[in-house]
Amino acid sequence: MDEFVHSNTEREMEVYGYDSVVKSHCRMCHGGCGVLVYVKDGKIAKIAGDPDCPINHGTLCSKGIAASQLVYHPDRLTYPVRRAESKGSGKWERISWDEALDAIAEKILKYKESFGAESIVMGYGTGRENEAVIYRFANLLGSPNTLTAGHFCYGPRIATTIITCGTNPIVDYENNPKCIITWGNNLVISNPDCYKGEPFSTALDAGAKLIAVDPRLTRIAARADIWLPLRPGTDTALALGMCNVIVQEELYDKEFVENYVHGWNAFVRRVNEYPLKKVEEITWVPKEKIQEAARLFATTKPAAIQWGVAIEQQVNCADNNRALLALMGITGNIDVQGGQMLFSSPKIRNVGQFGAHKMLSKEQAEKRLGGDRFRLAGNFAIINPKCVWDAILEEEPYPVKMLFFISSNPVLTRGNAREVYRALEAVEFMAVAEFFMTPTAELADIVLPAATWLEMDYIGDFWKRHGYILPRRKIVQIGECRSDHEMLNDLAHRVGQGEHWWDTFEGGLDHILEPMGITWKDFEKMDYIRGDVNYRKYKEKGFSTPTGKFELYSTLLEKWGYDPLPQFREPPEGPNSSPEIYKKYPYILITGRRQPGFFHTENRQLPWLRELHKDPVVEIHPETAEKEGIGEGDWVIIESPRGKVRQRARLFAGMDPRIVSAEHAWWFPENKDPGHGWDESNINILTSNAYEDCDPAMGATHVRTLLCKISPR
Ligand SMILES: Nc1nc2c(c(=O)[nH]1)N[C@H]1C(S)=C(S)[C@@H](COP(=O)(O)OP(=O)(O)OC[C@H]3O[C@@H](n4cnc5c(=O)[nH]c(N)nc54)[C@H](O)[C@@H]3O)O[C@H]1N2
Ligand SMILES: Nc1nc2c(c(=O)[nH]1)N[C@H]1C(S)=C(S)[C@@H](COP(=O)(O)OP(=O)(O)OC[C@H]3O[C@@H](n4cnc5c(=O)[nH]c(N)nc54)[C@H](O)[C@@H]3O)O[C@H]1N2
Ligand code: SF4
Ligand SMILES: [Mo]
Repeated sequence: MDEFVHSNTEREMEVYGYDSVVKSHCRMCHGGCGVLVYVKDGKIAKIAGDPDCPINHGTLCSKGIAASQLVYHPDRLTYPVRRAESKGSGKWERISWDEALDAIAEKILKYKESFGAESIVMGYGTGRENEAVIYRFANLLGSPNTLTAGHFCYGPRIATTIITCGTNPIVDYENNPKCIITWGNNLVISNPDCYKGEPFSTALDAGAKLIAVDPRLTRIAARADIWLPLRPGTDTALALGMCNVIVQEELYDKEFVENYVHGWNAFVRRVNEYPLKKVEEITWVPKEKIQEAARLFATTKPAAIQWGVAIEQQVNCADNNRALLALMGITGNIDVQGGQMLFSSPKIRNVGQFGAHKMLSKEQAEKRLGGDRFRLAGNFAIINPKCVWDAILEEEPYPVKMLFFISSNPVLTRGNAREVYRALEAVEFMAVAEFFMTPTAELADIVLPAATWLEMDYIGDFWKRHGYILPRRKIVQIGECRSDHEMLNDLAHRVGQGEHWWDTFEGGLDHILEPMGITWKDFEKMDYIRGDVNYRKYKEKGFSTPTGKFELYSTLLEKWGYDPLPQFREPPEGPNSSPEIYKKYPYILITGRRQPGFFHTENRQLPWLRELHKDPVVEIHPETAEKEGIGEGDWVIIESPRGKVRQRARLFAGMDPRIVSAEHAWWFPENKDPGHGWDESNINILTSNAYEDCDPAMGATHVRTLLCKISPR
């Protein structure tokens, strides 16, 4: 196979006349896939999968293949710009990098002096492999406020797994789990975090049993042995119901429970509060099916749960995760081959160490926005976005004067978008680092041109928990674009942090690798490095938690004033919790199902990808569509108590007729007004960000479980 592939690469070079081929590491999503980048006349001519990469084994998705259309897109910002007229006017003037960074540094120093470093909020969105530098910059500045998507994405997985068992358990696909549950996750499309759909599909081909927990009949659900189409937002009840079966029928791993678990008796009392009849009423899933799934999962070894973001964007965010961890733990699947592994990273400086969290003083950390209210999040340096908007608009509990967004488009991606927009309009100074003039960038004072993954050297997958790191290599330079790492390295020197940074960011890469005794120059010649793989490490070392055990009963949640055991809460808006609203808004709206070619708000400019999916699409059950007078392809008004937008109907029978499923993150780069149509189809105009509707520990916004009505346009 390898020989065939390699001779193929040589043949391609010869036939198409490519000048060279460079191995690198894609990051059109959370990244991970090894690529071969073919170069001709100094330009990227083609991107293909690297068959030798252990993450993707030569496969690529449409985004990876289309990456050269991002690099060379004519609308890309290729030099820094400063606002020339009023905010949002769309009028910009070109400035130099020195002018831009000097101006940003001047504002940072001024606000720090007058209002404290906490008045400056750094921001990013999903993981784009710049989080370590952004946190480093903020922590050294003394600002406890870095705004991420961490309140409702991935941050909850990190926080809840660390407090329960010390780190995030990763499915060991390489060693063929015999049973897999996909829970609110559609990884064959989303390829999120540490996971690519390819090894999952390979494990299924090898005969793994599959249980899918998803309100929609996805491709995965269609392939499953058991599909549990639950009412959105009722995951904790379903998981505790499954635990109930496993406890009652004594299907749990007795040796693990006796020796390595904290809080068993209290946990049993809690799951006894979730008999299947009650769980069926809550979840809409027949109790026989719940029983069947629990038995299959508990009796097939090794088994693993592939979990996703849907369970985190709910009021039950932390408890959903904790209930699923309980399922992994009591069935004895933690840290076993083919189960749920606690992988070790190579011995490098990790994101937490590089991020310099220890350099933030206790006094400043205590000022973290929302830290008192959302205490699980606060302890993991994560803040809830509304806290930032309130600090701008109301100056509560203190004023925020400056925002610096590096890879985020919050106008589209955070709950209650109209409030986000107001806050971004109102903030005194905003800098943005971007590829394009997005609706968010259009509200900035200065916009910096960012480099894509093909324009930088970096240590790919550095933040992940699967134990691999892989070199990403700079292949081209576009205009004056610079990587986020380099721009922050330069800015740091201008605000008095110079001693903690380097002449160029290559010094930062060396710093990350230093504990391994290698430099970037050594690493860039390698294919990858993997940490040591050892199973059942807890037998010798216990778990890295306060009790040294797997904490079904969380001593830290208890200390922070929360229920130490998972419990189900009704979604804040729903048939049971708000019957009055339900009368006017009779459908449960879920938002954000991933589309193959887009990454949140990205890629709508790329012809190959937009061609596959031109318009925002709302899925409606055919019976519901008929009742509402809506036909296939019609534009539909979707309305919640907070506002309305339009998307195009696709009739979809693979879900309960009471559910409507809309896409998120839509804007229209082809619309040349400065707003780029941000409020036409932006589903976050409908979502709520009220504090009382968020997960009480994590501050997660419930963008998956709201009510709506629909009508033809
Ligand atoms: N209703 C609803 N809302 C959601 C979700 C949902 O399911 N439903 N999902 C949520 C989730 S899980 C997440 S993680 C968030 C994501 O939220 P965001 O991360 O804010 O997502 P994007 O809108 O893609 O913002 C990324 C922007 O950064 C730019 N960019 C990309 N890479 C780089 C880079 O390397 N450097 C720089 N400087 N810029 C870069 C892109 O051009 C893009 O404009 O959205 C959330 N919003
Ligand atoms: N192509 C592409 N890939 C992406 C992204 C992207 O925008 N585009 N975004 C990236 C990011 S930041 C993230 S976080 C991941 C997310 O990746 P996934 O976790 O796979 O997210 P989704 O596709 O949004 O949702 C997964 C499934 O959850 C189901 N679901 C909805 N509500 C509920 C519920 O209440 N309970 C349960 N059990 N299921 C529910 C949906 O029907 C959907 O099929 O994807 C990443 N990968
Ligand atoms: S799954 Fe992600 S890393 Fe892999 S090719 Fe697609 S965009 Fe690139
Ligand atoms: Mo995410």
